[in-house]
Amino acid sequence: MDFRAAKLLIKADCIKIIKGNSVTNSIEHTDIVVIGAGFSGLYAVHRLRKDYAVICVEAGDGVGGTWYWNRYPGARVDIESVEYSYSFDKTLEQEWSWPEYFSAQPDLERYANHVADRFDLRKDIRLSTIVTRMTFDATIDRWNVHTSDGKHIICKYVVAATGSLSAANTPPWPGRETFKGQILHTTEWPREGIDFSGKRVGQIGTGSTGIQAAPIIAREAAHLTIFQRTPAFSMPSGNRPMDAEHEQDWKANYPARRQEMLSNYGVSLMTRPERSAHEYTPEEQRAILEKGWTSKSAFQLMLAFNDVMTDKAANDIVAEFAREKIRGIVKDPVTAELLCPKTYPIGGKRLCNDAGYYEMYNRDNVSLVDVATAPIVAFTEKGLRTADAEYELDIIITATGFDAVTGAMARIAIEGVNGQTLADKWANGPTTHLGFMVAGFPNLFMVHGPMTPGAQAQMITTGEWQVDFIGRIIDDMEQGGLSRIDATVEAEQRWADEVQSVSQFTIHRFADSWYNGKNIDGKKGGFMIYVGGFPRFAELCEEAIQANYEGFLRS
Ligand code: NA7
Repeated sequence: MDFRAAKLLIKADCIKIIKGNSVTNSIEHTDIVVIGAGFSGLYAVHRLRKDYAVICVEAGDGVGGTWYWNRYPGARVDIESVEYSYSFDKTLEQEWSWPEYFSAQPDLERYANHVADRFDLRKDIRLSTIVTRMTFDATIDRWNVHTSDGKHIICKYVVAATGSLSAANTPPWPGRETFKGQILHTTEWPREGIDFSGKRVGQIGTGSTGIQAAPIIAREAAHLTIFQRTPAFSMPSGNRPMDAEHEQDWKANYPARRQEMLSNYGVSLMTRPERSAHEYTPEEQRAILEKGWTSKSAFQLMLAFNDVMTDKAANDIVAEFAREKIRGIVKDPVTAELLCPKTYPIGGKRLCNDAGYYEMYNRDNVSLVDVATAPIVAFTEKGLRTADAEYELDIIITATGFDAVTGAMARIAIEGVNGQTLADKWANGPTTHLGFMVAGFPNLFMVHGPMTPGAQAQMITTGEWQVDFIGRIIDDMEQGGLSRIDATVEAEQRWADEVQSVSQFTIHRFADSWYNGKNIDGKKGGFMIYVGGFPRFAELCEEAIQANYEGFLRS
């Protein structure tokens, strides 16, 4: 059979969505490939499987995504678990109990496994398998998906639930292979854990991850050296055992609370401020800020006044309060000053939550090294070399974050129409329509893609919303007998303008972070998160669909 005849055969085979998996000539056929079995991927399997055949491909040997990979000591969510949980099944909502207010990684992984079992999702999930390459065949409107186990799957749609914080940012310094000790990245932590006792440990990175891990490692290690490039703002997490009354209150009111979450930032627990910082006397400001600091609600400090994220002067008041707290906790004034962020506004990077991070610097076995002035240049046989010294270490931990938002997609060789690759298309920064689709890559949808609210909203609930939205698009396609949906380049440009323009109203523009790719040397692109708020995002998505799929081409 010649190539053309084979293609026509496949086309005849696939002309209708097949609603069932099949295999021809060792090629598998399915309706939808879901990439990733994190929280969004798991829900995508559940939601889409009702009407379509689905194969989910997951790199890890277990489900849970972020909460599968990030098993470093102290890993914990910074949103209350009563909120940071699925809403799609009312019985699940009532049955599940979280042991703490802010769940630790093992509980979140346990929850993901429970959901996979309870809804029998595993039968459609292929673990320890990586999507290596995808090409779109425009003659039959199908994706060819190639996986690390040598399999070739042909499907109509791909839903990429690849996670916005899943591709590790690995420091590029030379000499890695010469180091006699152990190097670990926090996002690829061994399941069996690490024994730090008697060890000289070096930790690079003081973002959310580094700040959670360090106090626990310091309690076990002989010595912990923290290599800090930029200090972070952090406030006490307020984690505590779950209060039965609090849990019951949530369980009694879930439908209304979930609704409230979607009309907010995916969270409902915070008290929204009504007044500007400038409407208060310094004493009143101080009292409000003290209340925020001790609120036991992760980000309440950022909601002290209604202009913390939009007015630099208001932001400075909060930032100075946080610096005073650091100076009050850390006894050595030189260390305290190094820990005080001064180069960006509070909230410009995501505010960290900690359990004893600043207090940890009062221990004798912890030291802080400033690698902003003398950067790390190499791994050596004995440890790490900076521009002005060598540090002898037994274990090096890189808590250096992620090639965020675009990294996971850019690492798959994805070829759309006319041979264009996604890596080329995004070489100067990501482009999307509403964060879901990329022009020239038809029938490919992303959950929490570039230019969605991402981590600026609560990711499980808003992830469910996005999966439902994608499900609706697919349903409309199938009910209309359609074969292909693509975004237009003009719509991408309009969305880019919207994303950039709203980011100009917030203080995020004054910070280099993973939100704008500036945490990675040489990474191009503007602000990659939509900070106009989840309600507006959802409204604009809805409007596009209601306006006869404005910005999309369907055939
Ligand atoms: P982050 O927040 O990106 O933090 C990474 C940290 O690693 C940060 O302190 C970086 O300093 C530091 N880093 C990165 N590269 C280097 C090099 N080359 N030299 C020295 N230090 C470096 O990642 P996290 O994993 O902590 O948190 C990510 C998100 O997860 C968080 O926002 C929450 O949403 C949950 P920098 O600040 O870039 O100077």
